[in-house]
Amino acid sequence: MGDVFSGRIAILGMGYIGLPTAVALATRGIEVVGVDTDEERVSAIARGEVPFVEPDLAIGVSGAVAMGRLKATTETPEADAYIIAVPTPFNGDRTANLSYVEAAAKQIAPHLRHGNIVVLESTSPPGTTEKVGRWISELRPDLRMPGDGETSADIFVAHCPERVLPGRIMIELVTNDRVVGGLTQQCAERAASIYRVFAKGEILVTDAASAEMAKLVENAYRDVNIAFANEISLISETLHIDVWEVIRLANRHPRVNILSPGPGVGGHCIPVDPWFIVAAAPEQSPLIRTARQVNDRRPHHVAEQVAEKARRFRTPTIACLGLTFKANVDDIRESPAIEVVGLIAGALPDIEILLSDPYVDEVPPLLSEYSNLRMERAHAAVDRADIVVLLVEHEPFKAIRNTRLNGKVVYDTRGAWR
Ligand code: SAJ
Repeated sequence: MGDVFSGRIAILGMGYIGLPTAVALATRGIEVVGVDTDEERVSAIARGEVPFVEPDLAIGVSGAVAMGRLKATTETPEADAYIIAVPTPFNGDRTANLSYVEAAAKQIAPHLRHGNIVVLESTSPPGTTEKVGRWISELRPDLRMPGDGETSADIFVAHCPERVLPGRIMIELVTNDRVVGGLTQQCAERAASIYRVFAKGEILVTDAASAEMAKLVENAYRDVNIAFANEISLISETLHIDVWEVIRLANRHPRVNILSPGPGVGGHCIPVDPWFIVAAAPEQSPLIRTARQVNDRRPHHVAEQVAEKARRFRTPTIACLGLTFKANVDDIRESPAIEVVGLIAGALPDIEILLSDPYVDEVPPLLSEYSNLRMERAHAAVDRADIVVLLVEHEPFKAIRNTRLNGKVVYDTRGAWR
């Protein structure tokens, strides 16, 4: 067991990763300052409120704020360690957009003092942690940077990719193993001391590029495996075989674990991160690229299937259940369900489409151009519909009784009603 950090930590980015990490540290006695450019978000956190739904997070935030351990601000403060947890979306050409990371590094730079630690948690292409070091060094030529000759550096820079699963963040933050890759061994060791504060999993110390790549590979692995399931689904449909039965049986083999087909792969990580690998080594990544294409094609396939079912009726009513990117979360970013609804609404403009999601109150802005969409409670939507499409297997939807679905055309894209 190595050193355990004590001191003050500033976390830049109070999103799905930054805020839970702030709570994990603050509730274990660390003084944490959460920094975000969004003033509304900052004032919500300062009041002890959570700007998004994540189990057990709300109680953690209100407790940490009440104890005086967690503060929120729009200004980067002085601290002993800085964690960067800002988004890394992709550009139009599917390369990583590092502007938020760069802005964070440049905000931190003026405050750095001898002995400070800077950790990049944002998912990033290989080489980004080094860039963070360079951006800092450009603004602070007075600091001795890690790897600059034999003498000990003034600051320590490392990458510790987040790995938590939305919906289980507060649990996985503590239980998952962490990979900490430093610009030097000493950087990794110093950064590891932060995670020892709350992580019960193992802390695996490595170099920065390996840590960056390991994170991307984890998500690409999942994407490729979901693509495999989606391809098996397509094949089974063509051959008139029940894909769920095939997967259930195949998964009884001791070394087979096929994931679930669905309407596509959403969220802010898995549809994005594999492209960082493809961009870094395009010639060497045909499988990863194809998996992305297979998964990106899913919403179109599901929408085409719905349109085909709709042709059996004159003017059917369609109920689409679920809008978020996956079950039991309120996150609609990169949601394949929303893409499916948009495609159906565009293809069938004269047909009424009822939408229902326990986590979404209004028709999402991405769908505002369609006038044939209306939010409805799940039971009412199902009762009025001729065609029921299950897009997200939220618990309340799973509980819908078979008798309620009797006599309707049911398209269960998640295999939840089997
Ligand atoms: N999905 C399927 N079939 C499955 C599993 C998932 O269609 O069998 C779909 C989901 O519905 C969703 C998408 O894939 O649309 C992604 O969901 P997910 O639950 O697989 O993953 P995320 O995006 O919530 O979180 C992932 C996790 N990565 C891995 O499991 C390797 C998480 O640990 C990462 O921290 C997170 O990405 C991230 O932030 O990178």
